[in-house]
Amino acid sequence: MLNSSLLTALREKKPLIHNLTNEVVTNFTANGLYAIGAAPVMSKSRDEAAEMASISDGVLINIGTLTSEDVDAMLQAGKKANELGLPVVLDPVGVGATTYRQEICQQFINNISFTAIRGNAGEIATLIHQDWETRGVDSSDKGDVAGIAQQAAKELNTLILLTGETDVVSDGTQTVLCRNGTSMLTAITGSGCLLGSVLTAFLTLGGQPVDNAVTAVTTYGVASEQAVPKANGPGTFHAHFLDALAAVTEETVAQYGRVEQKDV
Ligand code: ATP
Ligand code: TZP
Ligand code: MG
Ligand code: MG
Repeated sequence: MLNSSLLTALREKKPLIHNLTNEVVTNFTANGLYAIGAAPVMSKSRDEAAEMASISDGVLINIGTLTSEDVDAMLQAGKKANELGLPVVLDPVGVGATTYRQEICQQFINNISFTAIRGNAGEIATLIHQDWETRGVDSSDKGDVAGIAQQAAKELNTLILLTGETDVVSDGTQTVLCRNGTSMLTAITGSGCLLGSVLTAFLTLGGQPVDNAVTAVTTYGVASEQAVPKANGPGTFHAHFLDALAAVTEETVAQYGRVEQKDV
């Protein structure tokens, strides 16, 4: 569950995250990692992927602007992280959009043991060959996000962080609903991608991965809420959100975090 002291632990450790990510969000991700108290390195060269992973504390693989040249580097970095026992996280951006993205994600899942996968409901559903448009829409019309996350965690044997209006963390046994955040996060690009890197940073701290993921997404959501009253629109929200990631404290996260264990 929520353990806000992990935020202070993260700032003390200042973990270095090796990001093999997309061109759209590279700068925002690097700045967001600095803001929360981690450190970034951005590199997708196959010539240094394994070596770069080996000097990092965690690896983030994001397929947002995937090209065939990236695949080898991502496989090498992921496998090296597995070999060294470092956390490795997949963000399967837009995996439902093309056959190519689905094939490459399958290849990654077959060859890398992911510590966690972070995506929206449609992306997580696609990874387990479910149709999010038709699956389990309940009476509240929100869809069975907890069910999808739990099933994906079991089938893919990894931790799932499924995001949206309500975020769900599941390891297949324990499922937690996290309710912080703001719709302003949907008005800027890269808010999901940065969260994947922030999740990777929290997973470097050891302990229970569910607690690390719940604390990562809750810290992120609380910071976003703190930025809202200061912003006049997406542009100023973007800047104030980075400021809020830097300013948020474990006390604020403990005070405003809205986390609830899902009944089984
Ligand atoms: P998508 O492409 O569907 O926007 P994404 O990869 O950007 O996916 P999101 O699901 O948007 O990822 O999650 C990014 C962050 O935005 C998370 O912290 C999540 O809690 C937050 N978020 C997304 N939608 C909402 C919403 N409607 N209300 C509050 N927070 C939200
Ligand atoms: N196109 C390819 S990757 C990307 C876009 C717009 C960024 C997606 O970022 P996020 O965090 O999933 O909104
Ligand atoms: Mg989004
Ligand atoms: Mg995304």
